[in-house]
Amino acid sequence: MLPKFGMLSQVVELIENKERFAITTHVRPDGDGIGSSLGLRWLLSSLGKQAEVIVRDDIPNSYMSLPGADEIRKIEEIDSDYDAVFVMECSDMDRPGIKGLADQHVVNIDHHATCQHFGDINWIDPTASAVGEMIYNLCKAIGGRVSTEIAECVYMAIVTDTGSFHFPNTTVRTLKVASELVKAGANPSEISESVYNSYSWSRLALMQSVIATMKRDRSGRIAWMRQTIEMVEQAGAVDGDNAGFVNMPLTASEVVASFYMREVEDGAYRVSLRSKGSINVARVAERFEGGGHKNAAGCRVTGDWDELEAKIVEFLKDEIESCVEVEEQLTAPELSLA
Ligand SMILES: [Mn+2]
Repeated sequence: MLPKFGMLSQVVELIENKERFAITTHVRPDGDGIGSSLGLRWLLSSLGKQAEVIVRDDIPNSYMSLPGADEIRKIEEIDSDYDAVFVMECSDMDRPGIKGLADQHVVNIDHHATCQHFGDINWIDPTASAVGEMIYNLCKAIGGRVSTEIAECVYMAIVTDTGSFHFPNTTVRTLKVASELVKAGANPSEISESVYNSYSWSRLALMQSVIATMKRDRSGRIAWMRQTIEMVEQAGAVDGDNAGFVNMPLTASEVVASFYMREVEDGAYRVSLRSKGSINVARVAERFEGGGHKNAAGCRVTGDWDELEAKIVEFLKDEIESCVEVEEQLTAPELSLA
């Protein structure tokens, strides 16, 4: 039986036997999507292969400093002949938002265990902190040299996906890889500076009005914020300016779940949910036909804003209470021993 994960050898074989490659990632690309795509591009070109990165959306400013970022081609439909297309960090074939992808020889590379096996080759490694870490492993497996360009791109992928090495996905191996990347020429302070101190003023202006809407429930454990269309217009904000806003309430120690409602049109909202520890917000999103992971989920809702907010708070309360019950059951034997 084929192993479910770890089809690295198939990827190596494909690269060795083919010449023309494209690399893509999801819409609204993040540091891991861009960093791992560009890292792979540099690896492929160092092996004498033709490779280009193609994406549907604009590249956020923070990643434009990466080597090769200015050569990324923005497209909506496959318009060239490739031997294979690498799809980085995508849960399914629709995530890149590029037409014609399904007709290509697709190599699916991801580190989420929930990823669908939509590719002709699927290399899924849930033990990797970022797809970037997988690209480092690929580089080693194929006998490539970790150039400064590869190091910078892959370091960016890892630093953003681990939240600067403070998320639980940071492992001994992550730090070991990071140190190898620094040895190969990645500059940690410069890369962090370009991610965290390069926001646009419009992002701060939007943040200012969004934070003003922040509320919490009586328990203080659930917090939420709103974003209206008017706020976006007044701030002159663009797509991506609100990235990570949903996490802000969670920086308060007592807050264990947060959500962020963005008005997309009159009476219709996108909801992002986040939580700490064992609290499963995906279950709440599913109640509105959305989905996601335990600590990060989303859904789309329509109706009266105040009523919807109250409903989501109720569902989150149920979820938190059921988690507390489970925790009490789990810790009960220990307590009885004491
Ligand atoms: Mn990732």
